Amino acid sequence: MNNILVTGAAGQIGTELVTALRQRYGKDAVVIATGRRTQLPAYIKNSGPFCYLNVLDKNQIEETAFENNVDTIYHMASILSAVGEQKPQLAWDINMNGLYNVLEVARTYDISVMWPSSIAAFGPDTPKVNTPNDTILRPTTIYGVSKVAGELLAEYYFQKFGVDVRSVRYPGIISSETPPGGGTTDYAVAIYYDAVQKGSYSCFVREDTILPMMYMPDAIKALVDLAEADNSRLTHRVYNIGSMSFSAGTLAESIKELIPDFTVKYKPDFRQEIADSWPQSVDDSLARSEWNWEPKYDLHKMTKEMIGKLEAKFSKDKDF
Ligand code: AKB
Repeated sequence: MNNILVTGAAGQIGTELVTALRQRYGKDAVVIATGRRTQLPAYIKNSGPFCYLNVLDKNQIEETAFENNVDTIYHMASILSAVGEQKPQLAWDINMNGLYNVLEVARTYDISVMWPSSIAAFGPDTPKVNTPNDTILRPTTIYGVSKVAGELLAEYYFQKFGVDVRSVRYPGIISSETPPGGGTTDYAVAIYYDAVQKGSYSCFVREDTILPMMYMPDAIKALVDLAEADNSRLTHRVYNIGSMSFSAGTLAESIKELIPDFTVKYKPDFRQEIADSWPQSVDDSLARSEWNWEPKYDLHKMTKEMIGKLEAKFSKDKDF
């Protein structure tokens, strides 16, 4: 990997991915791209090559890839599940045409592609516990539909044109750097922010809602490990990756261990139905055996780090 392009660099995963990739491969090796209307933190924008890029404009992707001699694209730009249900046409357009454009440029210039799929590719008919890698994919959200179609498109480009495209099905990702934008699993991030800032949280899913989750350092590690994996060991293009599964209530309890006065109210909204359509845990044995996937964090370790980081972040903000 010599020259990497990251789309969606201002997003929840994008911002931390860029920092990790620049540390690993050198700051000049990673070109980052965001849509024109996105605010990118100055420390990221100024830490290496940067450009504005509309993933719906194939020529722009092509020019950026060509000018920077790009050999790998991490295509992170996406509309998530909750916003997708509010704006299904936009979600389809960005998620499908964005991926199609990236794959077309990859085919033309022999570029490898890393692209995140999601547990949203599963649906209410999928086995809920320890969901297998190869199983029923009949999602009920437009985001999930775009992930299934994207997985098939990626597979097609690999089989037909030999494009080296690889993907992980992300669970909900929890992080303290950049808040997520418009997903169903956002409650698992917002709960930490509100615990630290307000001491209380109003949760938009039921207390007994169990979903698979992952802490950001593991999410980044998964993508980088898969990108660097020996292709001859890979039997799939798309892999389940598991880390931890817990209910909203258990998450609240883990926060209460550190902030004893923390209180939570549960007020489910339209996102409950989306959460109920997803698995509670996934079987990631394929990823473990083919590219040595192994997460480092559990709920307790993550909660301790999240609270420490958010307390530091907000006390720094107060100093200014
Ligand atoms: C979402 O909630 O939409 C995402 C996802 C699970 O892909 N975080």
